Formats: sequence, structure tokens, C-alpha cells
Amino acid sequence: RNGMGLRPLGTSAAEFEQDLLSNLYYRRGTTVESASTQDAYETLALTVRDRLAERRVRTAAAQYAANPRWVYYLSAEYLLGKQLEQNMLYSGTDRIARIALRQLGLDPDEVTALDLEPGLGNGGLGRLAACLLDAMATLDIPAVGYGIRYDFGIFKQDFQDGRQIERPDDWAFQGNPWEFPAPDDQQTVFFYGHTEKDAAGRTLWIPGEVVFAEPSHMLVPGHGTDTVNIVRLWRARGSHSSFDLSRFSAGQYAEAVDEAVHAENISKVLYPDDSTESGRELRLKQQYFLVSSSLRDIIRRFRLRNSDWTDFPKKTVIQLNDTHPTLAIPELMRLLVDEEGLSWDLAWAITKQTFAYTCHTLLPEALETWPVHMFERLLPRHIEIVYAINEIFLTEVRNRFPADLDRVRRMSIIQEEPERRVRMANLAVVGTQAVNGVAELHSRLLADITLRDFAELWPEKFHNVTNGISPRRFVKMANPALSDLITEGLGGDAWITDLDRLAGLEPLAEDASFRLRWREVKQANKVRLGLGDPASLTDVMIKRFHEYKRQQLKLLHIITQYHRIKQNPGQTFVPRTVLFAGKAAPAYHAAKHIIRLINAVAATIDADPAVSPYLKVVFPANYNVTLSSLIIPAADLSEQISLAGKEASGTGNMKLALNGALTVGTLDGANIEIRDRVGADNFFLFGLDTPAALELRNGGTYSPRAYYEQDGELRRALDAILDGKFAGVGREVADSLLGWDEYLTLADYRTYVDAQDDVDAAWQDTESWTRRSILNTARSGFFSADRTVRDYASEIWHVTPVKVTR
Ligand code: 26Q
Repeated sequence: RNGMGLRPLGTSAAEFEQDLLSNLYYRRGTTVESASTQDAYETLALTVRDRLAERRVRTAAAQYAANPRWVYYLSAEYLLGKQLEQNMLYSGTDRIARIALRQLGLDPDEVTALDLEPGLGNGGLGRLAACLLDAMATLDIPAVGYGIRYDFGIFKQDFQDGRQIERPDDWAFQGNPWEFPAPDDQQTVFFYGHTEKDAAGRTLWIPGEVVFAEPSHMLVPGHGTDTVNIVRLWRARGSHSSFDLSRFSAGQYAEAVDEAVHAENISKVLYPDDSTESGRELRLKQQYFLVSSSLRDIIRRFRLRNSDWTDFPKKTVIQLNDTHPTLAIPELMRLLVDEEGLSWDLAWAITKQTFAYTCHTLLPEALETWPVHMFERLLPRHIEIVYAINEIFLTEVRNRFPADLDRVRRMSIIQEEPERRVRMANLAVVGTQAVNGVAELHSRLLADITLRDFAELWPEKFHNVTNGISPRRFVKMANPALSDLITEGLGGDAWITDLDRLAGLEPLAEDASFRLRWREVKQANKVRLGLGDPASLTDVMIKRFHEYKRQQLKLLHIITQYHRIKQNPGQTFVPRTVLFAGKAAPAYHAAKHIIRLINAVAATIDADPAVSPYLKVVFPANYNVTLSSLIIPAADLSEQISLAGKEASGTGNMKLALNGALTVGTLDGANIEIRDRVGADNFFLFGLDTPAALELRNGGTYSPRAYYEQDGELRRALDAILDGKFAGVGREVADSLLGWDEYLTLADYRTYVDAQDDVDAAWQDTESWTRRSILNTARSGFFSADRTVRDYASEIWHVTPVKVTR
């Protein structure tokens, strides 16, 4: 019996089978004979989930007893990936579950196929949040993730005539067996209204709308440890008072619930924007909804073991995942000053010590700002607090830099021209004890350019924490065949939680029989993926569509290769399968034109028997964590070709290198750190570096026409598009490249094509390519999210693990 006095759940297939039957009967109310596949799936999920419940209970008890410093990760997005396979792996039930299902006459693959991916994020930032939660649990760090339980996640992508179309992602329509509702911890969130001063001079916020925040959580198990943390997701519910009884009594039944329905819109849908576009009030409402409910929950948890507010920062660090949760700063001030009666100065000291901010961009247009008129209408008390913070802050700036009015204007939390807006990044820097970028180059550019004024004022506040990825999700689970080979090569599987051990593979790069097996695994992964000839070089570009990422540059290379093949009949070429995957924000027209052109080029090549033996372009729809896990293990070549100085870090680059792909890339984001580690010989470098790109861009001398006129192959590629050779599609793309192209695509074209020629040459030496592939894996252990979390823990959070014992 365990500590709860319960019979421990069995670890044999027979016991698992019994539990399946029992859960099917008592929790689904059915039997094997009449169960649908959905019944079987839900029951399997519950049975697996139960195997983590006891660990969760012990984790909560151990963490409570330790009263430690907690990490609270606030993020508007989480891309957790499918839960079933992960929870089977982490609970060690993968094998017995499959046996038990078969015993009951069920097909395990058919049942597990019903597991859906919660797409509660857009891309890199959301997946990073999930990888960090995984690593925190694996390292026994007491942590809770807070987020929003969107009813509709990131849209589903389809193609119609090569065009992206979007469909809603009602991922939780059938219910979500991984979720634990926690109605007792419901919170109340206020919006709108006005402020008043009471007799004692204290400010009161009289809100105009009341919304309930209903929490549920999902389990975040650690690997190879008993820790099971949680991610708590909030869902908006109309309050009882939003039920309009007078309308109801007057027979206006639908109108009576208008407000409640309206309130529930807050958590209805994830905004599908990547870096650009903002300004929607509902988005701001989502942000405050997340922040307000999470802070109240954090304070509730603090009070379980503590009573003195000065202890709050000792027991709490709140990491802001980009500026999306930055309203937490004025919200904590409001709670401490207005509701708890603390002095402004004490509240400000506590607040600043509590928060840390991670920035994920360099693009100035991606820095979040909100119109003051919208902000003050929605959050009338918070705007007063922001003004007060700004005043004190600007006084400090004026004292440090007397008579530097321009600096004061630049640093102000309020932008004045052309319209008054709240600058969330400025607020986030002012209200936190640490600011970090997500790769070395990015952190340097933040301090030197984007946030330079702030770094001059507070140099010690600025840090780098290079991103990392979960080796469990992206190696062990995504690539079981390679994982088995690595485990065999290293004589154990300790690498899964100690990724630096991959270095032990280096000598095996010289072992011809190991290389052969390495190739066999890659080959098998290509067969599993089932796109393109497994013997061909699999060249992948998988990421959100954005002009700065430059899918259009890859496309120019493809068209060039197409022309070379057509022009040289009878010559042989290195066969390639180029695989694109990714979504474009629905309103991002330039990105959608690129998608459409890729599909048109793919069709043209497919229809041309002279070319298709050597070149194939595939573009599976609806890229997500699940699809990435199939593609990454099959990749030979990783395309990381953003304009230098634009990609904060990238994390797909790390996943691909760890799975043995070689990178063709620019000196951007974490590419630089990957190249430093895997070695320049094992990385195909090309393109302008950041200083050269800045100079060309800002010098006003970039002339795309000049490249077009000087380079025959480039001219041919662009002319083909302009002449309508690809079903008449894509002229917008060519026009934009030849017009004012922010991303200097044509400037990098020639070095890129040359680098691709080097790739072809390298591919022809199979043994040498395999050696380099192994070295990419062996030398990429640094990019484990475990290392990232250790960096946060020691440099920013100052937290220590709490071991969960029996
Ligand atoms: C903002 C305002 C309104 C609506 C949406 C948004 C919004 C949503 C998502 C803005 C940005 C994002 C996502 C950004 C993102 O994914 N950034 C990536 O973060 C990765 C993890 O650090 C980096 O590796 C990538 O370089 C960076 O682009």
C-alpha cells in the first residue's frame, strides 16, 4: 500500500488489462463488447494517467513540505504535443499498455491514433514553453506553468489549389482526458469600469465586467524522476451576475445570456499571429485574463505556507514568456497596494524582485504596444499604475542622463507619436530583475541595439540563456530507432537526461559498421515518413512562414536547380526531396503568396519527367508538433537561412542537428552556437553576417536589380516566375524580391546556391556525410532544454530542486 493507503497500481500487462476493463466499465460506463474506439482511447488515457497520479500527489506533498522558491512560468502559449505517448513513456507503461490492448482484441495503433495534439501555441515560443516545463520537471524544480485553455487552438491548414486555407481546431470537442478540472480554485477577473478614491485616499477600482476564470491542469511528468509538475490552464466563464434575469423574465432567453457568452469569448481562440499584427482588444483581454487569474492563484499558493509579504520574492519567481503576460507587473502592484495596503515603495521592490522577462524577438515591429485609449478603457486602474511606474522610472533616467531628452522619449513606457501607446517591452524591462535573450547573438543584439538604452542604464540586468529542446520529445520519442542505436553505442540510456553524454558517440563516427547502421536508421525514418524517395537527399525547411525566415530563398534555389536539370538533359544530378512545412498567419498575404508559389513549383516539377527523377518538392499540410516528430528524424539537411540578425534563436535548428541533419545556414540566432559546436566542417555556412546585413540595409545601397542583372541564374529564376512558368502563380513574390525587400534575399542568393553545390558534393561521399551526421548529434548535447533550465535556475531564478521521495 502506498502513503495514501491505496493499493499501488500494477506494473504487469495483466494488471494493466484489469485496470483498463475496470475503467471502461466504471468511468466510461461500457464494456469491451460495446466500446467504440473513442471509448477505448479515453479509457487507455485514464489508465495511463492514473499511473502518474500517485507521483503527482507525492510531488505536491514534497513541494509543500519544502516550502521552496517556486518558478511560475507565465505564457500565453503552450505547444505540448500529444500526451498519450509521452505519458506512457514517462510512466513506463508503453509496453504493457500495448500488450493489454491486444489482449482485449484492440489494435493499439488504432486506439492511440485518436490522441490529439493540443495546439495552444503558434510556433517556437509555445514549444519552448513546453520543453522548459519538461526539463523543469525532469530536474525536480518546483514549478507551475500558467496559460490559457483556448477552445480553438492554432488553425488547421489545408491547401486548395495550392493556397492555404484555414479550418478551426476544435481539439477539445470530444473532451480532453488529460485534463484535471479544479473548480475549487476558480478566480474572478475584472475589466472596464472606473477608479475612485475612498475617504482614506486609497484607490478603488469599480469594474464594469466580471468574468470567472475556471482552471484545469495537465500533468507535466519528469523523466527518470518521480516529480510530476502541472501546467494550469484558465478558461473563461460568464459570471452568475452576467445572467440577465430581467431579460429572461421578459422572455428574451437568448439575450439573457448575451453577456455570459460574450465573457466566454475570452478563451475561445488562440490568435494565430507570429511576431506581427496586434491591437485587438480581445487579445489584450486574454492577456489580462491570464495574468490576473494566475497571480491570484500564485498568491493563494504563497499563503498556504507564508504570511509575510516581504517573503514573497524569496518564495516566488515569475518568468514572463515574452511581453504577452507583462500586465502581471501592474497587476501585482495593484494587488499589493490597493488590495493588500502595502506602501508603493515596498510593493515596487517586491514586484521588481519577483519578475524576470524573456524576449524572443529582435524585430522592432514585433515589439508589442497597445493604444492608451484601449488600455485605459479596459484597465482603468492599471493605466494609472503604469503612469506612476513611468514617472518614477523617467526621473531615474533624467538623473542619470541629464538633458538627454531624446533618451527619455525613447525609454518612456508611453510612446507619444504618432499615437499614444503603452510599450510592453519597456514596461517588462523596468518591472523585472532580469531580462534575457534566447541565444548569444540575440542577447548581444538586444543589449546593443533593440534595448540598448536599458542595457546602458542597467547592464547587470541583461542575460543570455540559449534555448534548448527536450531530448525526450525530440530524440527519444520522435526517433526511437536512432535512440536505440545511440543507447547501444554509448552502453546505456543515461544520455536521455544527460545529453552531454552524446559526446561519447564521437569515436563511433570512425566505425564503418556503426555508420552503416546510422544510415539504415535514417533510411528507415524516411520510409516511415513516406514522402519522396528514401535514397534521395532529404532537405527540410520546417517553420512558420515569414519573410525574414526566407522560404523564398530556398524556392529560388529550387527553381535554379530545376533550370539546371532542364538545361542539361542526360546529365545526372544529386536527387533531392525538398520538404517544406509550416503555416502562415491568415492575414499575412506575402507569406501566403510564397506558400502558393511553392505548391505551384512542386506541381510543375512533378509534371516534368525530365526533372522529377532528380528533384521533388513536397509540402505536407498542417505542420504541428506531431508532424515535426515524423519529419525531423528523416532529415539529411536542415535549412536555417534567415537573414542574419533576424531570428532570435530558432529551436528547429537544434532538433534537426540532434537528429543527425547537417545544417545549411546563416550566422543567425543559435545557428552560430550550433556551428561553433559541431565544427565549421560539418555545417554549410553562407550569407551576410549581421554587421554586413545592417550596413547593406541601413546604408540604403541594397539594389536587388543589380543582383538580378549580374547573375544569370538568378535572373532566370525570377524571370520564370514573372513569365508565369509556374501556372502563372507567384508574381507578387518576384515583385517583392525585386522591389524593396527588407530581408535582402537576393544579396544572399549566390552564396546560398554555392553552399548548396557544396552540399551536393558532400552528399556524394556517403561515408563522409554519415561521419558528419554522427558528429552533429555527438556535439549537440548543449542544446538540451535541461541545460537551458539549469542556466535559468542558477543565473536568474536562484532555485534548487526538491527531490520527491517514496
Ligand atoms: C503578439 C501580439 C498579438 C498577437 C500575437 C502575438 C504573438 C504571438 C506569438 C507574437 C509572437 C509570437 C511568437 C513568437 C515566437 O515564436 N518567437 C520565436 O521564439 C523562439 C523561442 O525562443 C525562437 O527560437 C524564435 O527565434 C522566435 O522567432
